Amino acid sequence: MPQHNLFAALRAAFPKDLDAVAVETDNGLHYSWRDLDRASAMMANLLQSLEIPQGSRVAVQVEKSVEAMVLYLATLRAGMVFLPLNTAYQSGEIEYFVGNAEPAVVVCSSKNFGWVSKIAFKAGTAHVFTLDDDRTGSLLQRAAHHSDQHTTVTQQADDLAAILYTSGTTGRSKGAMLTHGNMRSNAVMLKDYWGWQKGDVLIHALPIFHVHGLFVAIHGALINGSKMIWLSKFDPKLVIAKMRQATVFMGVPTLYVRMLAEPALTREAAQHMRLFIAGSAPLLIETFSEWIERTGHTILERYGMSETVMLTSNPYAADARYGQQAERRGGTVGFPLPGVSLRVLDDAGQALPVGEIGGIQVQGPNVFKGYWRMPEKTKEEFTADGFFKTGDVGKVDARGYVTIVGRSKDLIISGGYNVYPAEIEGYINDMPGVAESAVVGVPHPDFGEVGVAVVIAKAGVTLNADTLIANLKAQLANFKIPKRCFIVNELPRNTMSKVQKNLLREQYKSLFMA
Ligand code: MCA
Ligand code: AMP
Repeated sequence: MPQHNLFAALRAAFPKDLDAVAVETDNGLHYSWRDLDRASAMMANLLQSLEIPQGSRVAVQVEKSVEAMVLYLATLRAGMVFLPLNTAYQSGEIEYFVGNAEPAVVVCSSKNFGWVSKIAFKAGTAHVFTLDDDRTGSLLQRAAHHSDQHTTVTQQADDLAAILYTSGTTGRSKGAMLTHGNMRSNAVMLKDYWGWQKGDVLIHALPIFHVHGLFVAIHGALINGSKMIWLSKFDPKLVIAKMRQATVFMGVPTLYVRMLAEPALTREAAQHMRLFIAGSAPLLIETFSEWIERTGHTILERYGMSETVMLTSNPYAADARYGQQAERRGGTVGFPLPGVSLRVLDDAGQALPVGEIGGIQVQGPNVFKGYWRMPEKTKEEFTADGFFKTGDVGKVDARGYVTIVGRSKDLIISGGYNVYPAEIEGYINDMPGVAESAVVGVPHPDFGEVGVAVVIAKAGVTLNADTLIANLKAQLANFKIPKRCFIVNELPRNTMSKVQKNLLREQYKSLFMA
């Protein structure tokens, strides 16, 4: 039976010299390729010793560490489904994900073990391990007793490899099911498309609980047998210092904005680098242009989703195979990647002429299988002829470049994280004395876009904005908390009495901008 397990493809790309350094951490640790292979084999053997069925979910909410990445690789090779969770999620959020995904295994940090284990056991999870970023925790203790030899479980292309929670168009998170085939096809194609070459070194400064850091960055390096310089957390000065020993960097726009604020970012500092990639949120043309001036490098912007991994990309270089120009155009997300079909339709579902703005729909081997246990919702998101509705609004120009101009889904992308207004509004509306609320995204110099809450009190009630915010902070991940909260007497409504969020965005658009 053919082997489509993504781990098999990654392992095949390991260099011959397994004692070469695969990962070098910012606190001076060196992991060889052999270490990655042995450690993931031991963890895979531990997972399989639990006698849980293949396809079992392994939910992970731990601080970024090489061991956390090894756990991801172990989950793949054991034929189980990796479910990464943002470390900022609090108990209410975790309760939802664990209830929805029903993981057989949960791995959390030791500081959260008390409340996470309670939620997990209540949801029927039989195994809860701890893993900390100082190489301690019960997961490693238990794995140490297992063999470092493991045969990667055979998987079909259509078998699940990961579930990523995202909400796309509505408030409650849905589990995007990504298969081995989705991720392997994307990783193999991007290796070629982004010109990965022998000797490349990636600076990894992103969190590993989202697609960008966990799949695009890690798969990019591993499938090229490339060393990673591994930063536990983004630090602009440290990334700039590491550029001298690296060739590739991937980041959300906020990371580029913060590095531009550092005088240490010079042409000389960046001269060893080959490629800077940006995505997950719009890269402002100002950032794009300033980066060229300061470093001489033209950022390559690309567009992806949790549901589709990478969809489009600006070109790495002129390449007849893809019939593309070599120009990386600021403000665009480049061309549909090889294998990806992309179209722009009007609200009636009719194809639009070149240059016209409409809804972006996509099809390809990278497009996910659907939302976990939500067949109805999945059906709504696909057209009859099998295109996925991204919820993004954009256009394709005469040269084939795709530009994203907005979103039809009610979504704020803040520093690369998705914030769903519907979710925040739900929490605010449940608070005593609140009649109604609206959360809208407004421009922000650092995060690109942040949430602002506008709240109406019930008749006769006086609300305090700081109290509302404190109440939210006790329940929601910190990055979701609106950066400002206004108590008002009325919200602008259209003739169908729907809140006109566009007018609120207009009203508050200069709140954070000089
Ligand atoms: C931190 N804070 C934020 C954010 N991050 N507020 C809004 N948006 C954010 N993204 C707030 C915290 O709540 C806290 O506020 C204060 O900033 C400091 O927190 P800290 O964690 O220290 O912040 P940071 O280290 O400065 O983090 C900023 C960051 C981080 C480095 C930009 O947000 C980040 O790593 N973003 C990358 C997200 C990512 O990987 N996106 C890829 C998604 P307080 O003290 O008040 O609590 S995948 C995707 O979108 C698709 C598939 C694709 O195309 O890639
Ligand atoms: P996520 O829900 O985390 O998968 O984020 C996917 C969303 O991020 C897409 O639907 C887009 O709205 C947005 N996105 C990703 N890359 C870009 C980009 N380069 N420019 C603008 N928006 C982007």
